[in-house]
Parts: sequence; structure tokens; C-alpha cells
Amino acid sequence: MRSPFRPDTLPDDAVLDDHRKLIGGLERRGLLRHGLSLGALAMLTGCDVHRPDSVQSALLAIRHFNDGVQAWLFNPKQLAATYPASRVLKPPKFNAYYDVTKVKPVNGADWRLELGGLITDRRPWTVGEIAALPPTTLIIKHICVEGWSYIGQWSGVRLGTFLRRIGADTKAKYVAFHTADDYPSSIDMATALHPQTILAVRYAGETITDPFGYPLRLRMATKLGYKNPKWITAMEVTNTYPGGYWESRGFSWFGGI
Ligand SMILES: Nc1nc2c(c(=O)[nH]1)N[C@H]1C(S)=C(S)[C@@H](COP(=O)(O)O)O[C@H]1N2
Ligand SMILES: [Mo]
Repeated sequence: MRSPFRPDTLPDDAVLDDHRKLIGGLERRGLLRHGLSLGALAMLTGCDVHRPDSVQSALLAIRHFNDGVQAWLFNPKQLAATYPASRVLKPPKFNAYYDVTKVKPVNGADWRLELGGLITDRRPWTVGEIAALPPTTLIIKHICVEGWSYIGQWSGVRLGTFLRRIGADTKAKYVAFHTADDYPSSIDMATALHPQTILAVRYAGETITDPFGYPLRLRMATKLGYKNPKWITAMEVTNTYPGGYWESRGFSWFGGI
């Protein structure tokens, strides 16, 4: 999925000056943070920065996601669309900030979900314990800002159910995640408590495989692909803004509907 990314040959950020109007519009709509760099745009969207039309289509793809879902923006109570099982893609489509051949599988036997921050019961959880919690199944669309999407079937405990179970302070502002591949990520509490936000352990009825986040990943119906961390190792409830991998490189923290 990654296009060859060579920071040494990257043109100046001035390339973006040709697209200031489009970028300004995306900033106003909360889809980009101020100060997007050309490198971040290239890395996240896979666009070829040496071709102006490619830069433009990457920006248009980001805008396209927002079109038609405007009414849902900033309404965490709204349910996102779901789909019939017949449309589920098997296997799912891989993406990460590196190539699929670089995925380092997580050893489920040693793995524990570590808990931190504003949580009463911070005892770590094993894969088996999490997989035994009552599951919710979501058949939802995954949209990557690279400009592709697919429908997937994800099962696991609702994050809201889990947060209450561990005595998390659900009045806190943020839930932050750490991952095995150093991809920090965070969401607002309203999204964490949304009924279509789950800690997924299964895809299409089977244990999630290595490239797709085994043993635990976040799946939200209301956020873009990059807001859904794979290979989660730790979760923290906090009032201090935690940011995230792409967010610190100029992408919107909200990142969704
Ligand atoms: N840990 C981790 N999670 C991640 C990423 C990553 O690089 N590392 N990439 C994100 C992006 S940009 C996308 S589109 C989705 C891809 O998920 P999939 O491979 O299951 O389709 O994972 C997201 N979660
Ligand atoms: Mo993505």
C-alpha cells in the first residue's frame, strides 16, 4: 500500500502553496490541522509529491470522505452505516506506516493489555480474558485517507462496556492507546463510549490475524482508518491531550464523523 517514500528527495513544503485554498478549506472543516507538511501528506496518503495532480487528488480524497457525512460531524450519538455480511471483504486490506513485510507479529501468550491513568482496577488483561467478554459485531466501512475503503466485520467487547468494567473515569476527556509498533493514538471520551466503538479480537468470525492487529485493535465506525490503532499494548484514561502518530504530523485529531 505504501508508495516509495524517500525523505531525501522530498521537494520543499512550498509545493503545498499551489493548494492553499483546498488546504485552508480542509483546516476549517477540521480535517487537517494547521501546518501540514508535505512529508506527512505523502506518508499518510501515499501520494507522489513530485506530481502536482497527485498532491491535489490526495487532498481531494480527504475532502471526499467528509462530503455527505457533514450532518454527522461532532454528533457522537449518531450511528454510522452498517452493511450485510455478504459484502465483507476477506481478508481485509492492509495498511500501516510501513510495508506489510515489516509487520512484527505479537506473541499472544505473553501479551497483556496494560492499563493506566484514571482507572480504578488497573490489573493487566490477557487475550483470553478479553476474548471472553460479551462481544458486539460491527459490519462497517473502513475508510483510509489514501483514498480506498472496504467493508469489514469486526467483533469484540464494546469499549464503553470495558471502560465501565475496569472502573474508568468516564468523565475524563481522552482514552489513549499505545501499540507494539509505536503508533500512539487517542480518542475523545464520547467516541470511546459510542456503541459502534469496540476492542476488536475477531474479523469475519475468526481471530484477527497478525497484519490486522492481533491480538487487539480498536475499531470505530465513526472514524477514519488512521484513528483505529492495531496491536494495542496499553490503554490510558486521561485529561491531558495525548495526540497521536499522524496527528503530530499535521492530521486532524478528530478524524471522523
Ligand atoms: N498500530 C498501528 N495501527 C494502525 C496503523 C499503523 O501504522 N500502526 N495504520 C492505520 C491506518 S492509516 C489504517 S488505514 C488502518 C489499516 O487497518 P487495516 O490494515 O486493518 O485495514 O490501520 C490504522 N492503524
Ligand atoms: Mo489509513
